[in-house]
Amino acid sequence: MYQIKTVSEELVAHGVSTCHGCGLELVIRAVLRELGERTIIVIPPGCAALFSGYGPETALKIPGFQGNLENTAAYAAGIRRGLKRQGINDVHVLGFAGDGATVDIGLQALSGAMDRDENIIYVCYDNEAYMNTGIQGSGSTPCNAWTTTTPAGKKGIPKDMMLFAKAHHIDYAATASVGYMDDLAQKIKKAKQVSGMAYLHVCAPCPTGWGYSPCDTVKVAKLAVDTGLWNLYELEYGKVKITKRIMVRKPVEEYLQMQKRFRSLTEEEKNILRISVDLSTKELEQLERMGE
Ligand SMILES: Cc1ncc(C[n+]2csc(CCOP(=O)(O)OP(=O)(O)O)c2C)c(N)n1
Ligand code: SF4
Ligand SMILES: [Mg+2]
Repeated sequence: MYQIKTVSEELVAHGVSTCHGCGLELVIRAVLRELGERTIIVIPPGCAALFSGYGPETALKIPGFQGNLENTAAYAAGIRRGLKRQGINDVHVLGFAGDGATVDIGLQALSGAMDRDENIIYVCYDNEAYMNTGIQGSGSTPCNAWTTTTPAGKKGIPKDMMLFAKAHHIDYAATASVGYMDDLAQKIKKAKQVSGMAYLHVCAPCPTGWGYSPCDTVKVAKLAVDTGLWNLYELEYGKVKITKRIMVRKPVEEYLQMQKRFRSLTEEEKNILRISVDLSTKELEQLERMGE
């Protein structure tokens, strides 16, 4: 069962200036709880930089480094190599980056680290836009969602980072969500055991950018999974394993209607979404059955 630690045991201080109901805050707390204090974190610019802090001030009780938007994975790999050189092998090196820093601007560094199978854990907290700079659309923004750079709705389908990870043949990749914290904790535990690179892509709802009430973050995250819009699964040595099977999917409307960013969707666009959820879920189940 998912354990909440006391304030003094937490590796993230309280009173951080994220917005109320920030999903990313739940992710960083959960990840560091599992990894423990023998961890070095690399955080690029973005909302997560609120944790690494300004100048001498930080909200983290572990060593950390704030890099650039382009190269979280490269910095993390460099730290791992520096530790190895000093004979230090009991420290986790964590890259912790947003979707913009991962699926767009830092993609090349991520690809390089995956290709070299660097012994790092990379967590992408996906709030589906460049939130920190004013809700600009990213390669992870859902089709037809409003952002300030997609006022009429984002065109095109988001990048599939699990396929990207699979194409690099890394030992372990998984999706996760703040709606299912036990599942997230299990996946961090597995990522800790991997001798090469581990990649986690975590749904981290953002009340400010998505336009829902801050008290509904976990509800929204759960609905993304329960409607089939966010599948929870792993790729262990490339093989699919679904970790949360949804027997009866909830209607996608339940998810859409909670968020202002989807309010201009037409009936036809909702229909296309329903069909694409059906197809992607079936495809995933088929891959699992085939042992791929
Ligand atoms: C190369 C580069 N382009 C743009 C920026 C400006 N910038 C700083 S934070 C940020 C948003 C990052 O978005 P994301 O990684 O999704 O994190 P979030 O803010 O959503 O937490 C941007 C565009 C930058 N620092 N570097
Ligand atoms: S804008 Fe979104 S991701 Fe950023 S701190 Fe606020 S709620 Fe969190
Ligand atoms: Mg983002």
